[in-house]
Amino acid sequence: MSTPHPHVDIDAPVAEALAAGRPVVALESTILTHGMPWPQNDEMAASVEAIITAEGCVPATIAIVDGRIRVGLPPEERARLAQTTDARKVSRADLGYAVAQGLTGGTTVAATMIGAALAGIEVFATGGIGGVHEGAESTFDESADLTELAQTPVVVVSAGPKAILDIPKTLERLETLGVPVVAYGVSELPAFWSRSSGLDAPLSLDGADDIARFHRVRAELGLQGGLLVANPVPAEDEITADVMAQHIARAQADAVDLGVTGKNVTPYLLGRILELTDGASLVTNIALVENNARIAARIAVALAKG
Ligand code: PSU
Ligand code: MN
Repeated sequence: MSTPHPHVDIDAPVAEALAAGRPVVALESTILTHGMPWPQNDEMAASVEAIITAEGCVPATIAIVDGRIRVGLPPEERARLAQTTDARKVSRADLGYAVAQGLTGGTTVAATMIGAALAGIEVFATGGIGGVHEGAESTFDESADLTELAQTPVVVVSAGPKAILDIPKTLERLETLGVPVVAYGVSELPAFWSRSSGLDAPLSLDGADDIARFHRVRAELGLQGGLLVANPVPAEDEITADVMAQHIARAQADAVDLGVTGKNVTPYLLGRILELTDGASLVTNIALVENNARIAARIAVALAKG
């Protein structure tokens, strides 16, 4: 274990890879603590780490354990976190509090980007980022993932904004914040469980080398922040947008009826959609994270080649 920063512990395989300039891919942990049920959450994490390893990279799951920012979690610790029922959901606003109070929590996309940047990791694979929620014009509910992408220099590989969000508003906000959104191998922006959002992606690239070069050029130009890659779920695993639309509408109505607000919104909607689809949304969610891990690893390899 190496400690490059007073609050950060880097697991030995990750530290060795970083010191040698070998590729590392960061992974988030809110998806474990709040995004998927046990035991599928930890099975997903194991399979995603195996995919990253098979591509020649070292996986680094990031989480907060007893107030330490951990970069790379050994399997036993990862499994323990995945079973914890009282872990917090830690985003930028909660990170310092969780460290100061010695708490344990899953890191969101935003907090995982911060941990990755502290450790010197440039590529991160997730499922879907948070964004502008439906009804944000009255609730102001916009994920801190968006402002993090604007300031922290990490390539985030997702399957697009989660379809539970207001995707057009999310794209507008990302543009305002100067965050490039790059569809991978397609021209349409994917929408998490579905390949189709009905919206053109702002940018499109076909290969990991092109994404790596784009990231390098942005840094050379002094442009702050990250880059969002939107990688469509494989066709054989998708749930089409028309099928998802009815479940999403129902889940959103239920959230309003129950008065779910703030950071509980995303976990509630994901859990309710899992019930409404009889578990099919979880199968798709796992497939898309695996698919994103593979592309993230290839981008990390391309960046390590220089
Ligand atoms: N993607 C998933 N499942 C998840 C999330 C993303 O497939 O659980 C999590 C991520 O950690 C993301 C968070 O950062 O949901 C967004 O929450 P909020 O909208 O409260 O910022
Ligand atoms: Mn929110």
